[in-house]
Amino acid sequence: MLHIVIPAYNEERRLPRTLRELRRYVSAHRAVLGDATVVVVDNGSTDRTAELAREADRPALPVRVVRCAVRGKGAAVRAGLLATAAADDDLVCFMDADGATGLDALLEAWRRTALGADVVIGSRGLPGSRTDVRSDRVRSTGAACYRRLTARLLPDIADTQCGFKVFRGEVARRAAGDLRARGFSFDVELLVRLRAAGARIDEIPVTWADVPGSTFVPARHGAGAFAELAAIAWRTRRLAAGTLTAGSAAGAGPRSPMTRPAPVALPVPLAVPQEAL
Ligand SMILES: Nc1nc2c(ncn2[C@@H]2O[C@H](COP(=O)(O)OP(=O)(O)O)[C@@H](O)[C@H]2O)c(=O)[nH]1
Ligand SMILES: [Mg+2]
Repeated sequence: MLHIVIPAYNEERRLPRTLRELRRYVSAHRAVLGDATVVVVDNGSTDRTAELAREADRPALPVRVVRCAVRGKGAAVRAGLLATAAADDDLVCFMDADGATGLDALLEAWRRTALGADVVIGSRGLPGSRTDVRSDRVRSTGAACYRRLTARLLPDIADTQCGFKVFRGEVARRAAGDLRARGFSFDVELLVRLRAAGARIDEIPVTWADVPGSTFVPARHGAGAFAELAAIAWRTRRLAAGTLTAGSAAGAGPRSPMTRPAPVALPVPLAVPQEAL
């Protein structure tokens, strides 16, 4: 089973098309992907987001709506991941409502998890990535500063912020349980925690289109995203520096998450004790 979580805040204009394209894609690739289902997380929308999501519910791609009263993309994704039901070998994915990431990433992510990845993240920063360039100078300068900061926490990840990530189901649910960041920087906390817990994270190039109508407004959300990033760096500094891993925190002795063999199941608990942070 593939669970697709879509955080949505006032997405009546962009979500219906994304759900149609998803239905077409999973129907065409059902032989590989198996059954799929969508969880739309309505994050306090004041438009017809929830209603239109329910109208898109079909046997070929069931859609259910859950509400998340806590505002913020991080809070919404967390609620969606936790709302997925465990099943054998299930995969959990989250993606933005605008359908910016090319859906072929789903097939590649499926292939990577079959080869042992715990987490597969879409990237706009790898040689094979195809993205349309943003003309907005404020946005691209802000994004470059942000990348410089995230590089200190996650030096080997080129793009932490692409809104497309796929996880083995139990990995997603455990990581989401620990997550504290509620805003746009939650991806960084998620990745730092996953890395510290020994998860194998594969970054894959994606095709990415800048769909108009972004809910991220630099003037309104930019400062908050940087402040949240600083808080994450503070909370997770020992995890990020590699001086502490989930294994050592749990008393299992130090281990390098990067050198262990490809896992079948995670060797260490993903839940990092809070006192270790
Ligand atoms: N801004 C904002 N977006 C949210 C919130 N909750 C969920 N989202 C969703 O998070 C995703 C952000 O994607 P988008 O608006 O395209 O931002 P961008 O791709 O970073 O420019 C969309 O699916 C939003 O609907 C929230 O509280 N605020
Ligand atoms: Mg977008």
